[in-house]
Amino acid sequence: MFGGNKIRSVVAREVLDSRSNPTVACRVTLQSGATAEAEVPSGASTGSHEALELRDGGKRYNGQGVLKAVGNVNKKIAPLLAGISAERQSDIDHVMIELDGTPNKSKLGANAILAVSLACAQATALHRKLPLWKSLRETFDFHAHPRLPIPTMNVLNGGAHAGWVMDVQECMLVPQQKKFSERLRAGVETFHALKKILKERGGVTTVGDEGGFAPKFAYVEMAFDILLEAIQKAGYKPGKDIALATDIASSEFYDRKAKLYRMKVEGKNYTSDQLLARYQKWQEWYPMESIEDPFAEDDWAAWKKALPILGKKSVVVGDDFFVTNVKRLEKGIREKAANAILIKFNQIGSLTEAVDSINLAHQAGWATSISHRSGDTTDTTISDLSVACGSKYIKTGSLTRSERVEKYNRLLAIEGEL
Ligand code: 2PG
Ligand code: MG
Repeated sequence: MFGGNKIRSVVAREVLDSRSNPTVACRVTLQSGATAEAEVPSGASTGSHEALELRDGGKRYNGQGVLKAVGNVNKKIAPLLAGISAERQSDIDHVMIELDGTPNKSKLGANAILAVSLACAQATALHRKLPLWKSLRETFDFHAHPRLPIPTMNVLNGGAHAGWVMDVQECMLVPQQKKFSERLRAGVETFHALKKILKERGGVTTVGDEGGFAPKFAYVEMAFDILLEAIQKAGYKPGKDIALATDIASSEFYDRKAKLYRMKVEGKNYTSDQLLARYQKWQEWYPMESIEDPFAEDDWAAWKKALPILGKKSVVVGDDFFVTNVKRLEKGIREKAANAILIKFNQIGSLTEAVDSINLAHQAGWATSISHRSGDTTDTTISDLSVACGSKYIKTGSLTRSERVEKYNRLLAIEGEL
């Protein structure tokens, strides 16, 4: 019955991401003629436990080229996969994992493996004549009901994504409306209100890597205050209609040796206890739905101490902390270090492994947020994956820049199909 689902060819090539760094695109064609191409995203504030993104080094593209990864797909992976059913996603991913043979995919490159993994999933959906989210449900046998996620919209960019105009990396809107399309509208209207406020104050309305505004804020609280103002100006109630979220990305300013968090813009150093006290203040002052990476990726003691305190009011999300890695997540669950995980499939390097993390998190009663990377493409797989697995959240940046907006538009399309 599935005669035509066998892989005929796997061809990778080098394309550009939204920051104009090279990335891997891969086209998988089946014997049925179904053919699909996937593109791999790339982070800037990367966790040190992430799988390896293979770059060429040397002069070309300032060392950022991915021709080695492309070559690994075309010369090493493609011959192994020819003739295998593309529907056997887990087998395909494990063939590549074994061929690589390293714990962090450093031989073939996580970017090489992931490109093939995603393209197989997309070609399978075409072969099955199903939208990707439905096909993913079939492939991975997800048990949770499919649902449209709550977007956490990064409308004020800081940290490594915006030349350190502010100490934290992301200040986000979290619309609470019932329907996804209404959440999107509320976020967009607030985004435009925010632009007006910034303009009136002579502030900067240029944007950072994820399409959010990037004015200078001497204190992080100024960013949250202006978001509350924008929410009200757009006619919504802070908290009830739109909550806030933040990604501290604290590994970026943690001094391991001194065990201090050194905030660059504020010019102040914090112990983890002092930082925790500051987060508690934010929870008093703002409707803070979630806090991501409040502490550094290996500061386990701080995470464990904070969860019973911060977890009362906010979702505590591990990104660089877990790097979508089942082993780190297992430890996090065992040690009660967080209650949510950000899922980025290029942190681990294959769709199957990302789904393993999603399933484990959901079994533990944790929330998941399926996430883009700061360097992204118009590939919208994360939108489909978020619906397929019933993720509570999706994180895909601001409301400008096509590579961000495409993901929201894809969710609008899925809303029409559900
Ligand atoms: C993050 C991400 C995405 P990057 O830290 O959550 O917003 O950034 O892709 O640079 O790791
Ligand atoms: Mg993060």
